Amino acid sequence: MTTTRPLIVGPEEPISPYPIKLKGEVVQGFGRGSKELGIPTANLSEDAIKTLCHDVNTGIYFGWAQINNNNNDNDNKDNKDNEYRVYPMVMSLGWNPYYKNEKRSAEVHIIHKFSEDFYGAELRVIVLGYVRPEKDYSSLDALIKDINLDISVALNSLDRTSYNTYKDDDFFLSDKS
Ligand code: ADP
Ligand code: RBF
Ligand code: MG
Repeated sequence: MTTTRPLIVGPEEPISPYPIKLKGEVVQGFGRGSKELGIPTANLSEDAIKTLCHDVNTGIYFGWAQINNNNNDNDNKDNKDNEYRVYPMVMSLGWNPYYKNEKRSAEVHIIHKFSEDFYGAELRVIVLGYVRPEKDYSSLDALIKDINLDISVALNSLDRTSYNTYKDDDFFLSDKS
């Protein structure tokens, strides 16, 4: 039943409409316990989604992400340590057929283990390619397995020179500012 799919996607270098750059606030999601499943997803605000939805299809994407937590009063050590770091990410844009959502959502899973949450922070994302369309699943287990495969695909696909360079893009804040 399980179909295999390629472990690397997209051309040797990103082509139009990529790179797509977006930023927005990390908001409360649906609270379905993605975190408990080991795949927390930072949900983007409506405004950020609007800038994106006009030109792209729903589905799963990969690229780079950065969290900018200016909220220094909550002394988030992990975020401090990792300030300005850019991480690989997978993003789900769409209707989440498995959950039969009414509203379109954009959720970003950053491929890094953080010790604290970062609700309210600014999230910057550079989308560099498309992995697959959204699917409906017969079980939560099947969904999780597919997401883990998406993560491998993202890491392999980003591990090419012309994708790697976007890590240092001016869109991401640097500590020189
Ligand atoms: P929600 O339904 O509110 O989106 P989740 O279970 O999806 O809840 O958890 C998302 C939250 O977890 C994010 O808003 C963020 O604060 C935190 N988080 C911690 N680690 C990560 C990560 N690696 N990627 C994305 N979000 C993370
Ligand atoms: N939801 C779906 O209904 N179908 C999908 O194909 C799907 N793919 C996803 C791929 C990735 C990389 C991520 C991060 C999420 C995906 N989701 C999908 C959303 C998922 O339902 C949501 O994150 C849940 O909150 C997980 O419990
Ligand atoms: Mg979420």
